[in-house]
Amino acid sequence: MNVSTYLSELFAQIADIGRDEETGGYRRFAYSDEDRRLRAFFAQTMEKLGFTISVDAANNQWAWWGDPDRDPEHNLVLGSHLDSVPDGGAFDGPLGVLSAICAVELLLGEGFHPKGAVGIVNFIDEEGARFGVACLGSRVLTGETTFARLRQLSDYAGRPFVEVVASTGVDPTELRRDELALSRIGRFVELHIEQGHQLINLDSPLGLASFIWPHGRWSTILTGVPNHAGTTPLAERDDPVIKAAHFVLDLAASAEKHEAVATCGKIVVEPNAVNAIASKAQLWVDARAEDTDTLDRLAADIARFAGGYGGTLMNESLTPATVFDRPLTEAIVSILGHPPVISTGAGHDAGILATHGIPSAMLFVRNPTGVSHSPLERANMEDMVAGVEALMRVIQGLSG
Ligand code: HGY
Ligand code: MN
Ligand code: MN
Repeated sequence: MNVSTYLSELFAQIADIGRDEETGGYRRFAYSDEDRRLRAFFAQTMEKLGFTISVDAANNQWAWWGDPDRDPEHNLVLGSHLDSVPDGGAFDGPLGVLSAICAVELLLGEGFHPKGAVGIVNFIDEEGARFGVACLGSRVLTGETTFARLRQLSDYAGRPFVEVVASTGVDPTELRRDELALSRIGRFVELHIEQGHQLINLDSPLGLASFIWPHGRWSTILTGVPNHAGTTPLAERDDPVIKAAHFVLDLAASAEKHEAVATCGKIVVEPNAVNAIASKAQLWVDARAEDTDTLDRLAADIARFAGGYGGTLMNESLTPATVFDRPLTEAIVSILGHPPVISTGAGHDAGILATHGIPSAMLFVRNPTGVSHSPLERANMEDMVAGVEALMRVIQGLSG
């Protein structure tokens, strides 16, 4: 079977899971029914192909070809995640998992014998769309996030993390760093849709990641006095939504000043009534910069703005600047004939593993719209085929 047919078939098998008919985007949140179906797809597909399936202590799914404990240094892991942001695209995450399945299966079908074991991982909750912390699967796997933090989390409906997880049959108190699973990842290569225009501008279907910008998530609650929308004169109002509006404008101006990016993509207003001045507005901020000092200065500005409107800025997660493994990246650059090497403002599980000393690299596939975290995210079949073929060469080059 050729690459495009195989990849299309894999995408077709998950195309309906979590798809919103109206927007065409995906809602695939961790520990949801959609997530259960995606995990079942992954396990069944890999089992049928003869892989051994396991789930680590952080609830990430692994599929291994060969014995992962025989010569772990030579193991090569590929994969990404299957969850999405609200109304996310079809490719952020799934492209990495499905391209890996395609590449490994085609190579094995050709009689290729890898030196070490080859693994494919499906990381749980990469987007943090449900509980607010991105890359939760890799953060728990590496021990960066422990149960002490997990037990504080709740989802968008206010349901505690522990309750949601327990309802899926997983004991949340057992979620922890997994030494054995970590010891098996000799090297990790994550293929991902590009989330910007760099490869379009460079006229290249593929690129490699050099580093990830440091980034973080914060939240603040701005309060006011709830009152009648018709009878309260403007001068007598204490309206938290007006404060929120000023806060968002301050945020944008500060990001521009620092040549960074800051986003307020989530605001919850209470009680959320058309004809009542709100009692409070909670705002979440995602901020990213090319270097740590700039991000620190931006975060200090944001805390000051929040304070000016009576709020306290609370940090929800912080991811340091991540430089991908140079020798691994250079090896892949030479295997692939020197594709461009680009930095990214997007976070990834590969970045979390790299921070914890696991040789990791990333391969990007051009995105013709340059848009991501949106139903407008796209990938051309020709470029996706180039991605799978590149992964095949990477597997042969690193594990042959
Ligand atoms: O938010 C991010 O950067 C990533 O796509 N999870
Ligand atoms: Mn994403
Ligand atoms: Mn992703």
